[in-house]
Amino acid sequence: MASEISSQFKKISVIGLGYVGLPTAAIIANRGVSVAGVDVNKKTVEIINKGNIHIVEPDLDILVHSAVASGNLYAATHPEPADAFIIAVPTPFKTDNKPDLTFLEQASKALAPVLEKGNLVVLESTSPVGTTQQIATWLAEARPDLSFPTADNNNPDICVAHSPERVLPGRVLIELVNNDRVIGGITETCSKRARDLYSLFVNGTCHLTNARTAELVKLAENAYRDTNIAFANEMSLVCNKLSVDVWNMIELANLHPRVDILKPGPGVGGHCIAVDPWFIVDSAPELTPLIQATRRVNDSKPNWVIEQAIGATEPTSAIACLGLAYKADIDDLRESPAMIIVENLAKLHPGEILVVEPNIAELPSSLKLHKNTKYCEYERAVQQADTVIVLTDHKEFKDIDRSVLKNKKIIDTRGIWRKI
Ligand code: SAJ
Repeated sequence: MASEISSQFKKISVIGLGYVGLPTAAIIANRGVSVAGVDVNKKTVEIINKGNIHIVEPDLDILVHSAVASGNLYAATHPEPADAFIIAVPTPFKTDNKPDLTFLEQASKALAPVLEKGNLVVLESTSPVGTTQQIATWLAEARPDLSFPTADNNNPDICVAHSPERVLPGRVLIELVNNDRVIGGITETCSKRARDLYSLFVNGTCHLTNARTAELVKLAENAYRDTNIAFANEMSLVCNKLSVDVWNMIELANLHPRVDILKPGPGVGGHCIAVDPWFIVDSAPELTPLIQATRRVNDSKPNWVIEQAIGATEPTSAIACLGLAYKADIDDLRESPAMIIVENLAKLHPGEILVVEPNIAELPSSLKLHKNTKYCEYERAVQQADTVIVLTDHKEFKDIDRSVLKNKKIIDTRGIWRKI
């Protein structure tokens, strides 16, 4: 069976070599299958072809290096023929919180010319309900010579399915292999072919459904987590007002067998949880008051942190901001509340803002614009600042000589020093 499946997929193309696409490509290549990675960014392609990586993810460097060295993985800027295509490009939202499918449309149009009868196309990007069908429509428009799946055609030339990525940054290589997968084909044949593809490297169970359900499953997972984090964030404001230690309160509440409150923080970041709930709202605005309130609660948390910092600090004093990434031990700055906090603090606070982020080499360009904002080494920032804000719970920040914090104002949004 395994060899039958690998003979179906002699060459696999992964389109979009980011936080999901690159690890997926490297894992498949390390299973001995030839993988062509595609990315529109020339620099990314060059870095990967040298066996290096352009993102931070535990152990990914070793995996990519070995995949490229074995000859099973190479990268290019344009798609070429393959047996299966996995699309893992970003699906951001626009300023009005509406989904932006531009990258998906570009990827579909770029791969359409190289499609051949018998190919499988799988969408992994988190997408609004109906997007997998939209991809099939774009492909069909570009390739009228091929048949695509419809309610009346369960044996099309090209199979199209959705299998949302569900991996947690920081644990991507483990979760890509071990998590269960939800696979929704436009037709049953499409689902089964996609299951064959994932059986090349997934140890978890593949659950088959239709494309629309698979799309909503993924969105619901992230909206559910967003809602639970919003509850924790709201409680952190209540606790502050009532002079209660939120961390201690949560610890004690969680001793109840049916209570599991998540952790408050500076806000919710990342490309997923801060974005995906809007895709549900966009499809059903009148039916989603809870999801919309959740987004407002989490999006307003950075402002609260800024108010605390401004209130605690003399205008001429320095503020140290520890962490820019949206969560611990990664370099991902997308939708990071820490970025919003630093940027707005830089506008409102005349003194120095000393930014510490061990996972990047320099300040991102938007922060460089602020003359009072400096990239700084951890110990020096903490020493020089009067106020220290913990924005990301990176491992580097957890150990600290506690005497250094004496007489400093501390705003520990992650609770890493609460027992000091
Ligand atoms: N956060 C809190 N408190 C918590 C947990 C998280 O404030 O108790 C914050 C984090 O600091 C971060 C944000 O929420 O800013 C999101 O972090 P996360 O670790 O909850 O999730 P992501 O965005 O890194 O990954 C999520 C995961 N989804 C779920 O757990 C339901 C992952 O499995 C998905 O694959 C990923 O989104 C995605 O790509 O959609």
